[in-house]
Amino acid sequence: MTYLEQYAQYVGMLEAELERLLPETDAACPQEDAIPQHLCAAMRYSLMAGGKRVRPVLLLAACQMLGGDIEQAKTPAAALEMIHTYSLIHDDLPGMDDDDYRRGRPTNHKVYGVGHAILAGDGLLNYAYECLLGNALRFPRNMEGLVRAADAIANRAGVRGMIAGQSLDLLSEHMEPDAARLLYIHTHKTADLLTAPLLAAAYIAGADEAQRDALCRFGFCVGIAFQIDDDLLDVEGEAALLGKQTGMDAQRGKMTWPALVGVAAARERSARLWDEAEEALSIFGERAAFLHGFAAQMRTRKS
Ligand code: GRG
Repeated sequence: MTYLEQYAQYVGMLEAELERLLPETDAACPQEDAIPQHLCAAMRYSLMAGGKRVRPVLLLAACQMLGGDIEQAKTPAAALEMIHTYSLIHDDLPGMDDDDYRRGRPTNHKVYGVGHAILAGDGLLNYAYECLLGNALRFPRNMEGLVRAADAIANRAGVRGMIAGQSLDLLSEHMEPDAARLLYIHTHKTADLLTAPLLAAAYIAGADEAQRDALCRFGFCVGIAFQIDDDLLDVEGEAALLGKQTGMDAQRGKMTWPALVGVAAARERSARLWDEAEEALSIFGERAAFLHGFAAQMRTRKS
């Protein structure tokens, strides 16, 4: 199977799991234990709008590479995509970045209104944890591994992780770029949600400490490179390919890597990090072929 076929297979697994966990609610037949139809539609609008599905793909691929049970990994992969999608919905709100387009469509609040966009994000976040806990109960023989995986996801998505990064990102608008502050923002806003799937996979599969550390190093380098590339795409990318407007960082006075060191140095830094990410995989040998393919593919991404 080629890398792209394998990627598509993981995305297929994820999307089937999302459909299983969050099916459309039938308005004609509301039930006491069902999610209200309008809320469910708002959650599904952003969740089922495509996107690269990078985080769940990393979780499924790392779990398989480590010889873990992929059945146990499907719900954590879906939960992580729910958390990522909630963060995008909230990031697009008027009180934050106030964006009109995401994943090639009008943003959630443009379609459902601000109130329901907030609720759709809250709903996805809360439901993700409901799914993670339910999954740990569903596989009692690996309860500890699954709870540790859920803990790793909660921790990296939380107030010392992605939310902390987002807070500093907002507070740093229109400030003079500063390398230490920028690294903190990138580490937490972006890299934490890329190490989360790798660490979660390591816990599900019962990997040892050296394997966990190598995966964390890979995730960190991928995360920082991914964010630098995102900043570069905002300067040089094509809105049609990205599915969102470009040039917004400069307009909002965001602290970014190109603003700190210039476009050419940012490009160089990203290339070095992609190389470092691949070096971190050496302990896995040929088993890491998919993750090498991932790095090779992502470093040239246009969307
Ligand atoms: C609101 C708590 C809270 C956090 C928001 C995700 C985020 C943090 C902000 C969005 C803006 C941004 C550039 C974040 C950095 C992470 C990032 C590059 C997100 C976009 O992820 P992709 O490219 O998106 O994987 P798709 O749509 O492909 O899933």
